Formats: sequence, C-alpha cells, structure tokens
Amino acid sequence: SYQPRNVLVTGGAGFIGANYVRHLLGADPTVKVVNLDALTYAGSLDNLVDLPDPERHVFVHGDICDRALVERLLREHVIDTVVHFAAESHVDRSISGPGAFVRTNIEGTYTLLEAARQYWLGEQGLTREAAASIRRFHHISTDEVYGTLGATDPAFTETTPYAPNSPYSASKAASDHLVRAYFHTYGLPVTTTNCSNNYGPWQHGEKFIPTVIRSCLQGRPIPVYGDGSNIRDWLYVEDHCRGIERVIRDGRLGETYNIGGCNEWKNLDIVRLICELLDARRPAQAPHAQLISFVTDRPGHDWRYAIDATRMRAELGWSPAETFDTGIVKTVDWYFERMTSI
Ligand code: NAD
Ligand code: TDX
Repeated sequence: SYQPRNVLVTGGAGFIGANYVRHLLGADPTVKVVNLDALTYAGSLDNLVDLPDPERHVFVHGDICDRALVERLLREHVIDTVVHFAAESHVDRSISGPGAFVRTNIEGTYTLLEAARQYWLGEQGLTREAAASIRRFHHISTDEVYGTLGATDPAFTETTPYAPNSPYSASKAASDHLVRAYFHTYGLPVTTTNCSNNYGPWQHGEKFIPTVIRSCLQGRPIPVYGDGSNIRDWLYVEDHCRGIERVIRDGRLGETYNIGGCNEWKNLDIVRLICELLDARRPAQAPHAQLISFVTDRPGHDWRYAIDATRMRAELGWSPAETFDTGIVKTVDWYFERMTSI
C-alpha cells in the first residue's frame, strides 16, 4: 500500500478539495499538505476553518496554469503525491462562458502533468534539475464524461465510451485523456476517479442542493430546470474523499475507478424531500413545496447519470458509509445552521 508523505492538493479551497484536505489531515497523522488554489469565485478560505492539525497544511494562493509556481512547489516541498481537484466545475457557467473551462481544466491539467513528468523523470535519473520525485498523480474527474443515459440503460462502468455533452464535461474528458496519455507515453504513475454528483458541507451556493435549501430559507422560488425528471446519482462528499484515498493507496496505476452512491434520484423528488425536512424545522413556513418553480431547461441537459462502482467495491473494498437518508439530513441541517452564509 502506497503511503503519501508530502501531498500537493490543487483546488483545496473548493467544495470537494476542502473536504478532502480536512479528511486527509484527520485520517493520516504524518502527511503534509500543500494546498494550491486560485481562490476563484468558487474557492474560499472559509472552507478551511478549524482544520485538524493546521500546522501540517500550507495554503498557496496561485494558479495551476503557472508552470514556474507549480515546479517551485514540487521542488521546495519535496512533493511525492499530487491530488488534482482544481477545475471550473459548474455546467451552467460552461454554457455561458466555456473559455475558463478550457483554460483551467485542460491547460491547467496539462501544466501539472508536465511539471510532474519533469520530477518523475528526475527519479529515473533522466533530468538533473530534479529535487523531488512524483510517485502518484491522482486526477479527480466526473461521471459526466460518459454522457447521458436512458431510463433502462445500464450504469456507467470504467469501459463506457466517453460522450461528453457540455463544455464542462468535454473539458474534463480532455483532461482525463491527457492523464491517460501521460501514463501510456511517459509512464507517469497516474490514477483517475470518475465520481457522481457530490453533496454535503461547503458546496458552493450555485449548485442544485444548496440552491434548493437557500431558496426555501429565503422564501424565494426554487428553480427546477425543465420538468424536474432528470436523474443524478448522489454521493456524500466524505464517501468520495474516502474513495479517493483508497485509490491513491491501493489503486492500480494507469487505471480509472468509478465512484458513486448507487443512489439515483429525480431532481423533483430531491426538492420535495428537502421541502419536507424544512417543513419539520420551520412549520410556520410550511409547505415549502409551494415555492417550486419550473424554469427554462439547461441547454443540452443530460437526462440521467448512474455509476456502477463494482470495481471500487471488488478491488478496493470501498462502499459508501453514508446513506442518502442520513446524508441529506446532515446536509440540510448544516446549511440551516449557516443560513446567512449561503
Ligand atoms: P469547486 O468549483 O467547488 O472548487 C474548485 C476549486 O478550484 C475552487 O477552490 C477554485 O478556486 C479552484 N480553482 C479553479 N480554477 C483554478 C486554477 N486555475 N488554479 C487553481 N485553482 C483553481 O469544485 P468541486 O465541486 O469541489 O469539484 C472539484 C473537482 O471534482 C473538480 O475537478 C470537478 O470536476 C470534480 N467533480 C465534482 C463533482 C461534484 O459533484 N461537485 C463530482 C465529480 C467530480
Ligand atoms: O437551480 C438549479 N436547478 C436545477 O434543476 C440547478 C443549479 C440545477 N438543477 C438541476 C440540473 C441537474 O439536473 O439539478 C441537477 C444537478 O445540477 P448541478 O448541481 O448543477 O450538478 P450537475 O450539472 O449534475 O453537475 C455536478 O455533478 C457532476 C457538478 O456540478 C459537476 O462538477 C460534477 O462533475
């Protein structure tokens, strides 16, 4: 089992990255984390308050497209493991402005891979500059690269052909292919995970579940795209973090692993569930479901995603610890307590 020592986390001030940094510092008493994040609209240092053992965490405000900075961090912190979360992540923004997605998701991943390749080659004695060596490059990706499913289609496996439909998923697909190519061409020790929709604490307010909760708490219309029949497979963010950790430690190099909750929900059913949970907490405002408002659909809106996580279970013994029943209650309560900050 591989033991990371000095880890460069990219995008660790965002939703999943911040949960991962917290998870890693808490779960591993010796690991050191360098957290590189550009603090775009989606990143915030507030997501990193009260970290366990904060002296093992260094925050660096910077861009993954800055090759000189990335190389300096690899060298100065003797990084052995890169865990790459940084991305433009919101599908709707990729429709109104795809440029940032091409830059960060494709060019940014390329920049990290090139810097890592230089130091990995250093380990092989092929360059003289090398002061560190990369032993793992883990890339975080999404189920959206596989496109959309019909009602009776089987869930996505690691061999489902890529068919991205949004500029976001196309840029993630491109980054996945670059990561794959760096393994096959240069032997860089990479692993990739493709995960389904995450939910939980510190998710940005633009995403679906925080939007539903915030709309209810503010007494504003809950925007449901189209007829609300679209299906997503929801996973509690902590379970995603545990899955990433399993792959970094015991996953096969060059492989991809699908992570998902086996937990498919129609959007409208999630809205109704959140409304019921809030009815119980705010009876004077019940029924919150009266706020449901059907709005113009997202262009190219994928209808259904579902993940087959058999490889994660069979090879790595991973399965979600949180059920949706418990995870959604925790999440609603977390936002409810912080209702002014979302
Ligand atoms: P997020 O938008 O909440 O966070 C992204 C972080 O990356 C932010 O802190 C932002 O400041 C940082 N960032 C953006 N551009 C940067 C740049 N050029 N240089 C450095 N930092 C930059 O996203 P998230 O939901 O936490 O997603 C994290 C990763 O997980 C992404 O790669 C995403 O594609 C993937 N993913 C997300 C989900 C989900 O449901 N949220 C599911 C599967 C995979
Ligand atoms: O206001 C809304 N109303 C609505 O009906 C929003 C924001 C979304 N939706 C719908 C669109 C989707 O069917 O809810 C579903 C979930 O939407 P998002 O939260 O935007 O997530 P999605 O588009 O599924 O993508 C997410 O999961 C995969 C993340 O944002 C991606 O980064 C990840 O790769």
